[in-house]
Amino acid sequence: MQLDQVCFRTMHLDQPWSMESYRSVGGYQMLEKILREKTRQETIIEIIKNSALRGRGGAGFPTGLKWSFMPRRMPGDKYIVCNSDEGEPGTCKDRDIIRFNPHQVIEGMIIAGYTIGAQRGYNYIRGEFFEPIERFEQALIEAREAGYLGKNILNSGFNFELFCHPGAGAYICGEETALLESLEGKKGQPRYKPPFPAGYGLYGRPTTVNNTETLASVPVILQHGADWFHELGTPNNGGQKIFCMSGHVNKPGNYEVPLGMPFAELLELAGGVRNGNKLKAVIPGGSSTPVVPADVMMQTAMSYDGIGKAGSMLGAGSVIVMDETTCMVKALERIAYFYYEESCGQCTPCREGTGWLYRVIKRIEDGQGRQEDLDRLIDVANNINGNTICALGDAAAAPVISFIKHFRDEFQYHIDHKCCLVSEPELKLNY
Ligand code: L3W
Ligand code: SF4
Repeated sequence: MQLDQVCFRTMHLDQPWSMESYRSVGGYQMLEKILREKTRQETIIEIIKNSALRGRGGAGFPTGLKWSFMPRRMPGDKYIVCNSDEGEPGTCKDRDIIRFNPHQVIEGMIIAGYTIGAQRGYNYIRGEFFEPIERFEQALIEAREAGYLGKNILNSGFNFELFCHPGAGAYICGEETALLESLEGKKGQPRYKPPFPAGYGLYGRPTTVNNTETLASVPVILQHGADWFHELGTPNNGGQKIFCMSGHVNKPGNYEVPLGMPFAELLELAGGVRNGNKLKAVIPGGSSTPVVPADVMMQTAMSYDGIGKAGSMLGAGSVIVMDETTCMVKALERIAYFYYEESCGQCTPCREGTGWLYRVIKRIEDGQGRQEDLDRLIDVANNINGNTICALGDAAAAPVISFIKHFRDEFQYHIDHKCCLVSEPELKLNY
């Protein structure tokens, strides 16, 4: 099986981020061909649809369909925005795509811009990603010098400008409409949807927001064909996907593998569970996605549909591995604190609910839990779910519901015995 065929395809080269390396794998050939042949926009959308490329930022929305939502005949400004505000706990792939293959993101964005009728693009890169931002800025200079950006690109009549925008330092700015607010210079707070960005986006104009990995996949799909890409994965789950393996594995890191690979194989690629310990549970798609117990996970295929069947979501492909030494109460407390900290405070169920969740989990962890606390947590989580402006509310609720569903005994033990079943069964907590 060949790995690294899509976003990491320059990885084996010296200075994989350079224009020279990118060209040596066929980089910018597709852009040149499209502009030379004046390929119809509908043709490109059809290829992307047939490739079964699904959004790599977390929702898995079909990319070709999203592009087709852009109003074709409306005159005036339209935008393509790349979401590189990677902040989901467990996720570290977009950072590495930009660090090691920035030109592929640029080519993907120009092609996307051409296809949806945008003449301007922004890559919103997480502000703390200093090295990736520098690499992207440098690649932009090279692309401009090579004539791929600016007015009348390669004498085609197509104008396109592309900018790098360092993010504002909040997780919520990765939510697409908060990102657009932040790009406009305002406080990053999600907007109500609908209208979706395709109708009302940046500065109120039609906008497509795609994840970094999604846009970087586009030139490869056009180069090798929709069928080639689709067949790398499984039906309805086209391509390879980068999985960010973290937690209790021997070789944590980013692995670009075919969608549909059994989790057991992916775990082996990452060197297996540390110290030969037993696997306890896995969060398969980043902290927003429900936890899956080891026995189910070991039978699961790493695809949108496969992980869906296991009761969770592929999300951004951020696989957090937990071995038998993990205290699930402590793990959930850490996750709950993150959402409590990162809630933008705009809607009551999320602003108040994330605080309730965190405080109740913390008191269980501290050995001060009350008998009614587990039902209270489920009740608060259910009251957040589906009642907020953006998905952060649901993201805070999902781990609570799934951790208690699968590991209720462990939470109950903390409440009954005021100590941890796993790490320190004989030690009272915080006394
Ligand atoms: C036009 C319609 N457009 C949907 C578009 C919509 C968006 C995309 C998906 O959240 C998830 C979240 C996190 N007309 C449309 C339409 N669209 N219907 O399709 O929309 P949606 O609302 O399902 O998802 P979202 O708001 O983009 C993303 C989860 O991902 N997540 C987060 C990961 C975070 C990172 C990171 O830090 N890099 O990846 C992980 O699971 O919880 O559920 O573009 O406009 N009728
Ligand atoms: Fe803000 Fe939370 Fe409401 Fe999203 S769900 S808009 S993060 S308060």
